[in-house]
Amino acid sequence: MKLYTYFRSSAAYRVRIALNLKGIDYTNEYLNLVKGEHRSAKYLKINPQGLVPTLEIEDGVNLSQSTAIIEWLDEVYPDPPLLPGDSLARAKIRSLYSIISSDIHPICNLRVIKYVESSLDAGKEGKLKWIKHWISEGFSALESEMSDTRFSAGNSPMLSDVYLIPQIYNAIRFNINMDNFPKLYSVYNNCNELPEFFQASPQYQEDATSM
Ligand SMILES: N[C@@H](CCC(=O)N[C@@H](CS)C(=O)NCC(=O)O)C(=O)O
Repeated sequence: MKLYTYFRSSAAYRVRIALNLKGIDYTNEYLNLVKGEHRSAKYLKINPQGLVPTLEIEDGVNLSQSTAIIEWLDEVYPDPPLLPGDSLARAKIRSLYSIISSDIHPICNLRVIKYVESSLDAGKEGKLKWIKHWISEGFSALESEMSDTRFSAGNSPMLSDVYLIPQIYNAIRFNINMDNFPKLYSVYNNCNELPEFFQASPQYQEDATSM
């Protein structure tokens, strides 16, 4: 499989974690979002939205949208399950990660914050305020939903961790004080002790630093 990716993209980071947790071999095709490589005619044929990630699952068969990709991976490679338990337990995991996938990430994404900064004239300071506001609001809700378990929804990594860790990485990059979210930060550290998470991190992406 081939993953079209960018080292700092949190949606691509989610897919890297899921692929690693499933023990799947894949290659990376890096696109530099800052240079606009995701808007090239060639890539738009692969992903008409011009977003990363895209997972090429076989020659010419491409999947876009991180949630669709991760759900497909979990269905086709059920071991270890990322959405285990009965329907209530599964709904709780979905509810946790939806705070990130629906309510934080889409409004803090590159093209949105560029629009806020430039087209809405908020400037750099306004952009940073926007990001901090929406991440902090979502994290406050997540912090109160979280129990005192090693991972976000129990004692093994689940889909909620797959979404949470990239979002925390992103929050730290924007200087959000994680002391305000001790349970989230503890889950972040526990996950990063696992090679499946650490090796998916932007820091670990070998080619990233050359971009
Ligand atoms: N809902 C999509 C979001 C994908 C997305 O927004 N990717 C970002 C990087 S995290 C991107 O490609 N941004 C490029 C841009 O905004 O121009 C998914 O989950 O895959």
